[in-house]
Amino acid sequence: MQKGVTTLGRFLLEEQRKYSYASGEFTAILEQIAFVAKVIGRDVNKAGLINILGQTGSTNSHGEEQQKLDVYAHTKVIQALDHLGKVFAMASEEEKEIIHIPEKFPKGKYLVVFDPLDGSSNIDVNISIGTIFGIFKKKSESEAATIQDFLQPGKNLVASGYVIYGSSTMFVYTTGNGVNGFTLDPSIGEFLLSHPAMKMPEYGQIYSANESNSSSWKEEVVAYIDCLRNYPERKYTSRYIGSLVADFHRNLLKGGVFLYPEDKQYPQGKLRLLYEIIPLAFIAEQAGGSATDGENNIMDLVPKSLHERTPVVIGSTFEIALYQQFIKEGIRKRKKKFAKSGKSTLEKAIREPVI
Ligand code: P6P
Repeated sequence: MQKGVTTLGRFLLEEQRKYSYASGEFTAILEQIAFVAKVIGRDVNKAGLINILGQTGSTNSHGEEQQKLDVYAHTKVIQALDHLGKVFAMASEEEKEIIHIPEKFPKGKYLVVFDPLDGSSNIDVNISIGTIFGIFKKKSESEAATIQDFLQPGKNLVASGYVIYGSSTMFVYTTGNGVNGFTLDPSIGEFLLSHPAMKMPEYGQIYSANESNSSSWKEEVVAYIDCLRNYPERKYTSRYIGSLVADFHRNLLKGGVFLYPEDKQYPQGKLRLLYEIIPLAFIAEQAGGSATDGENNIMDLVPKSLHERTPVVIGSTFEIALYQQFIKEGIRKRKKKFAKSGKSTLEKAIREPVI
């Protein structure tokens, strides 16, 4: 379909027609998420002019300061979906418990998990932020959703995506048939197809990590970053915005790797498995990349709680495979291997990838 003139609505309809099994129910959900993205984007873009900057003075269920825009976006997403009759229940970073559909509205068969405004600490300094969402089918036959409904692996996702509020507002999603990106044309208020069939390059030249945490990373992770910095074939550069959606989106387009491994402050990793990493892992895989927690494929992980944190390494296949090699091989084994082969220095041993 043609770039620049295909609206998201038309694209969703034509995608739905391709798959006879597509009920169109989650198409309605995707359309509503795109609608609320326009509302959030409108207010993010003028946040400096209306009183929704700064903190609410309250904290969310994780004890994190809630930004006014966080709570605003959270409320808007719920209002956009709760009356549709397509959603069974929701889970949000901003709400400790499951969000049930009010009695007055019909329930549907889909579960929506979302981070309404990721990277919110960047709002006041005008750095790109984003909304992340995932859609599952409900599992239980019970009248009311339970936590068990939400504790599903990424491979069960029927759709996932994100909105990035940056130099332009983009809606990027997958339903398991590739990844497509739409850019908002504010003059007509429509998301238009701008990035059809997005593919993550097999390798990149960018690594994204908060290196101020490196003193408490495993030595294999330090060695991995050092290897990328000194990679013989190409020079990697560091790009880290501190806004997951923005860092992920850049690496999706240009290739490379984003990592937030476990560290002293976050021994389980900082980022949320259910509504941040699993939806992005689905996008990464559908675009030809992959995502791991260091040991396992993210798409195989079953969350143990709504707000479980996870270490994450997500991006191009080469950089992920290299990471897994460092973790699997371990530095000790690598030292031994190079010691036997008489390599000159340990530095070379650590840096020289065996891939
Ligand atoms: P740090 C933003 O607060 C966020 O949740 C992600 O968007 C981002 O990738 C990460 O945390 C940044 O964390 O510890 O580097 O500031």
